Amino acid sequence: MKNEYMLSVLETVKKRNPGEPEFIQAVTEVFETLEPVIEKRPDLVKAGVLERLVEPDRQIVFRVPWVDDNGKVQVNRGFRIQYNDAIGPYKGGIRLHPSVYMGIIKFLGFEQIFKNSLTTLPMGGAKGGSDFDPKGKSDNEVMRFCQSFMSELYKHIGKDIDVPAGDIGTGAREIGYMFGMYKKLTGEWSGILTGKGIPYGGSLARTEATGYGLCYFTDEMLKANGKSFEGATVVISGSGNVAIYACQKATALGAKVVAMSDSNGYIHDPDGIDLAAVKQIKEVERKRIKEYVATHPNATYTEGCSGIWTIPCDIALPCATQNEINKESAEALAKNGCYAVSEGANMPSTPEAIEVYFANGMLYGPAKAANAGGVATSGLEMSQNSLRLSWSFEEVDEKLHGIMKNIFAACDSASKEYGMPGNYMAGANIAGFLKVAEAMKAQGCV
Ligand code: NDP
Ligand code: 2IT
Repeated sequence: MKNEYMLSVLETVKKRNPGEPEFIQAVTEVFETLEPVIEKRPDLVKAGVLERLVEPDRQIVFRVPWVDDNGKVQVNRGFRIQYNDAIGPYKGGIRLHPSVYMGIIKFLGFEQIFKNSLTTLPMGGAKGGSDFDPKGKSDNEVMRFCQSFMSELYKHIGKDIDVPAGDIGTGAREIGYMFGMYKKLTGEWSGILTGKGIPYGGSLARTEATGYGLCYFTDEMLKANGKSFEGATVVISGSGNVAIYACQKATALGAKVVAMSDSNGYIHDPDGIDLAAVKQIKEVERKRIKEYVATHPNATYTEGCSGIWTIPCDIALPCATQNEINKESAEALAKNGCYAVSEGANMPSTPEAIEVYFANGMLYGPAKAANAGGVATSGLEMSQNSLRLSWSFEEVDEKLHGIMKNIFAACDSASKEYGMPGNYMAGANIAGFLKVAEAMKAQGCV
């Protein structure tokens, strides 16, 4: 990046946010691809759009005390960052993982602004979470944590203000407990969370949406470049919500998924992953992925996460967490003939890994476009709640499919318009940015 103005804004971001490398990484990537836009648009410079965009509207940090099963009080830290509401109410997930701190929530909230813009639905960007670890906790402990978390968060959210949802560690169970507490505190039934259970206002296909959407986006990207899922070998990291439904849809589109993982290690099943077994282990029993090999003698389990990228594949779908593919892993993928990486997780590739993809002519589906199907379907859940009706699985899935096709088309056409054809990362950042920037400019200096 050579633009002096952009370099100076980035310098300020670095100074103001020390010790938050993930946030700096996310802003740097976006800025690098926006250079041709900013050079053409002095009006956006004058309106201070970039300076305003990098500074969240507000950051809420709070204490979350709860009582464990031994009667001992535990204290976690809760976060909600309401980043930008230029195009709609704040919207974004809640991450429950011990690694959570301000820098993680801030990078996720920043990414969410552009992702939500790409969906074409009216949603601003936000993210929340806590350093609470649901792993190994009883249902009652999880419930007490969620109730305590909501007893503060409820003051800041609302169906036309801010609508949280799931992310790592926050699934249907956690959303249910949080929703119940909101209702008790306010005495109001309101669609203030998405990813709700089907009996109480959830949308059919929301559970499947991120993984399905990832495959719909990837399918478009492959087809535009003369490739397809049909007969392809696929490696998927993670075995959570996104990974499981990516595996299901990739398989339905004719691919063979041969590996999945969790934070301890990965399984390689050359016969193709038996997804029912993975679902039983991860969703029902809440156990470790290594259990899989006990019932699948042809499969192997390897401790550690990064080795999964050394398994030869045509398509890699990282669906676990940020920075899970570094330069070395990207080089292993390229060397083994992988021709496409498409991101279910948020920011799973380091900047050096992305350079390797481009240097090797690999197709790259960036997270904020490729995994936007989850939040898009959250938007559809909000619509259904407002309309006081519910659409069938097929109706929601069809709308999701259409949205993902449009997102690919928007990334493709922005990449071409700004002279970087095939660079869908640039296309996603530019297309996502322009809508938010126009809205911010139109609304004046607020
Ligand atoms: P889940 O909690 O359901 O699953 C997360 C999976 O990733 C688990 O297999 C987990 O392993 C693994 N994982 C989590 N943290 C780490 C880590 N630090 N190192 C290695 N593995 C890890 O979360 P989701 O499937 O919902 O989310 C996965 C990714 O997708 C995240 O990046 C999330 O932000 C993104 N995403 C999610 C959306 C959604 O709708 N849920 C929408 C868009 C993006 P283990 O079980 O051992 O913890
Ligand atoms: O990263 C994401 O887009 C999500 N975790 C889903 C957010 C949402 O509001 O559905």
